[in-house]
Amino acid sequence: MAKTLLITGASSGIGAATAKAAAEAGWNVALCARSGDKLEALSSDIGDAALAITCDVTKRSEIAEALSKTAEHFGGVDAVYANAGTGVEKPGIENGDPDEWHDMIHVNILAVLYAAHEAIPHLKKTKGHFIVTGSKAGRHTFKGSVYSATKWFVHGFGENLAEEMREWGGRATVIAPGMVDTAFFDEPKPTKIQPEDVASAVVFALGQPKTAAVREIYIMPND
Ligand code: NJP
Repeated sequence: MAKTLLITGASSGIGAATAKAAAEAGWNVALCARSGDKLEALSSDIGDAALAITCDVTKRSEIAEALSKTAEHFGGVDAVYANAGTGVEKPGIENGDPDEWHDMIHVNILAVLYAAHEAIPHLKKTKGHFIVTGSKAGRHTFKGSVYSATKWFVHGFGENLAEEMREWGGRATVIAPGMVDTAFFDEPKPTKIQPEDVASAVVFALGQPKTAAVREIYIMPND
């Protein structure tokens, strides 16, 4: 029977590319984001292996419901990819906007915690896998970047979660890309990773035997 992956931030960029790649690799995919129309379009492209679920990840009850719907529809949840993330318009700490930080921290930190907390009961049943999108910015210093600090959290959290999940045979992976060619950064850059490159890293991590836990994948542009 096909395994099932729930993806947050599946309406565009890395999440949408991962949905396609995982479905091609034989996974069922539950697609979560706020833009229901985009999810429906992607779901009909993929076919019966996809389920679109409109969900705001900052609302704990919505991510819990998305997991339950996924388990009911496909018969279980084998993996969750907490990929939804956001940035801020105003850079820097001195000149940054605390309201923007609040919203970003809600998506990049609290919603990742909610997703893991709500996913664990499902993943325990399948000895499953939790994957989260970190960043190059979560491994290196970026002057004054609060976004980067949220991704430092994700990397620390991912390691701690991996140790907790290991106790019952589960695994956790942090995907750490450099600049990716999505709507996230609209400024032109000479080199960017393609969202499909990140998707293939996720599928690689998911495909490893249970005896191996890929804890982190760090991807940089190379053209
Ligand atoms: O960007 P984008 P990426 N509830 O803007 C969703 C990280 N990253 O694919 O709700 C639910 O195409 C939003 O959906 P919608 C980055 O930090 C990127 O590049 O419909 N979903 C959309 O599907 C992030 O963690 C780069 O608006 C919510 C998705 O998030 C991840 O990659 C480099 C939501 C964003 O897709 C995916 O970003 C790097 C909410 N409240 C890390 N808020 C890069 N692009 O260069 C947002 O190192 N979403």
